[in-house]
Amino acid sequence: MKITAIKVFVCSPGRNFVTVKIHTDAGIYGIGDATLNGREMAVVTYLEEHVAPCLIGRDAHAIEDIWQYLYKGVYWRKGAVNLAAIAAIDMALWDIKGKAAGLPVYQLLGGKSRQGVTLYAHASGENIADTLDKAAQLIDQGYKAIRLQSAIPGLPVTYGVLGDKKDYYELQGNRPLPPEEQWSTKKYFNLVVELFKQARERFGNDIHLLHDVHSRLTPIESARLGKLLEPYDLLFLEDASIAENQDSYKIIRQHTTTPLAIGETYNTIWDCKDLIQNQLIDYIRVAATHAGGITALRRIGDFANIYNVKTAPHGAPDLSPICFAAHMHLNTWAPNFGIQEFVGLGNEQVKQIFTSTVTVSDGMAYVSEAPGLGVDFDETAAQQYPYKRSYLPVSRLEDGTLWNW
Ligand code: KDG
Ligand code: MG
Repeated sequence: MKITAIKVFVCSPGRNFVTVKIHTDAGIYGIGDATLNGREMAVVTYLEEHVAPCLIGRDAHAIEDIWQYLYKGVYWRKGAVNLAAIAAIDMALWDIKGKAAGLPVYQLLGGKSRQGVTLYAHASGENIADTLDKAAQLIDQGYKAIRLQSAIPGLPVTYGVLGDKKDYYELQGNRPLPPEEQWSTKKYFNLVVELFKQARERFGNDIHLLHDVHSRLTPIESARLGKLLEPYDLLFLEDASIAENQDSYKIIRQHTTTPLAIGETYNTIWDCKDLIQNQLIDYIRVAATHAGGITALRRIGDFANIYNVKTAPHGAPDLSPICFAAHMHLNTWAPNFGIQEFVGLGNEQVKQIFTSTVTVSDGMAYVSEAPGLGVDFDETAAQQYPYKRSYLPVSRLEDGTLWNW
């Protein structure tokens, strides 16, 4: 089965998505997600100019060889743009293989390890009471795991909460220049421990609670936070610190038993190898779209399993429903699956463009028996929502120093 054409689409149904479609001479096509938030057009050009021409005429079944060809063959290796492009090709090829076999992708990976996939939802509020009210609504809907984020008093905008308080900020799809936000570790500490104290008082101990620090703390500050949050029994504390220097997580680990999660910006197994091997984390959060697709995530998941590290794939709205479907197949199969982040199945425009067969009920998600990934892409519908340049914010300390967003 030969690859005959590769098309790349970028659309903005509320936010930008990059989608790859691979056609074959068997009349079967597959789709993949290549969205790299704020750098979308770099991946589009990379795919169109440097990847697609090399793949025409190749055997669509040769997923592993094509992965190695695009990774080793590029000489430069690694990198967000490179791996997002490889990821989309890889997902599309798994989609094709599943369709050709008449099987859902999870069956090709080894079959079901569980009936359903546990989700964690987001409660993000203007203050502690607002966050907890939102969490209460999610608990009523059946969610058993909730990520809590709250705006910080005294700071104009906070990660996870939109400035004008109208909506969840990640859904904004039209920011032609990067907005600026402020960060104060002192003000954050004043709020965050109280947030989890009140959450446990209100919801008891049966609900799983999670939190994303979004890399704002130094390792020793993270260690202190982990210690302060121990009484509130988090499922995990995410991105406590940047781990470009993977050894730095030893500092956090030595001081706290709060479970740690990281990985949504990682592109390869090399970015998390030491963290996993030294058991410095409990959950690895790599995304299929940003870390090289299903082939790479399967490998990272298996490696993590040896060290008792569970998978918890990134599930933000800047990953398209194709990536979510890919995660769902991996999550259904992976023996060491932990939990899946979930922010909904998308707005009406997203659902019009991406028709997914994944279903959600009572805080759980289920893959369908549809062959391949079980998600489709409507090119004509996508054309109604053209690309809009849009950036993630940047973050500065109160004195103006650029900080981690
Ligand atoms: O593009 C950046 C977002 O995906 C990120 O800010 C979301 O941290 C995030 C999360 O955990 O969902
Ligand atoms: Mg995160």
